[in-house]
Amino acid sequence: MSSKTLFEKIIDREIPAKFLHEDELCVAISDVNPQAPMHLLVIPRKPMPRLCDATPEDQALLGHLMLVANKVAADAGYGDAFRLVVNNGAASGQSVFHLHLHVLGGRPLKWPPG
Ligand code: DGP
Repeated sequence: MSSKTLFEKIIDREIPAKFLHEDELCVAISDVNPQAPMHLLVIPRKPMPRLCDATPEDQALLGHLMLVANKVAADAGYGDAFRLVVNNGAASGQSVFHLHLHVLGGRPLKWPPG
């Protein structure tokens, strides 16, 4: 049985997804269950389960993910109005244990979030 996460399978093209961005460190795809008109996922190739598992070695990678979020939001036409969400742990709503940034936009987003 494969121990790969769903997102590793997507990165390895074992599960189909349209890559909106791809580089040596990460990919970006559309969320299969969008919560806003734009709902993208920026996913590092490195299989880190949760943000809290990051170490100082991951500093550049984490910054890169945010810059890619900027780019894919701009490409989608929401470059000045989007929200990044990282669910960290099951209690916060994380369901896929491979770090990913949600990039949401295209509708009013309430604060505080639910
Ligand atoms: P989280 O709950 O933060 O772990 O977010 C996981 C997201 O992954 C959730 O919004 C739905 C999305 N997702 C789950 N399965 C698939 C899939 O097969 N393809 C794509 N594109 N997204 C998926």
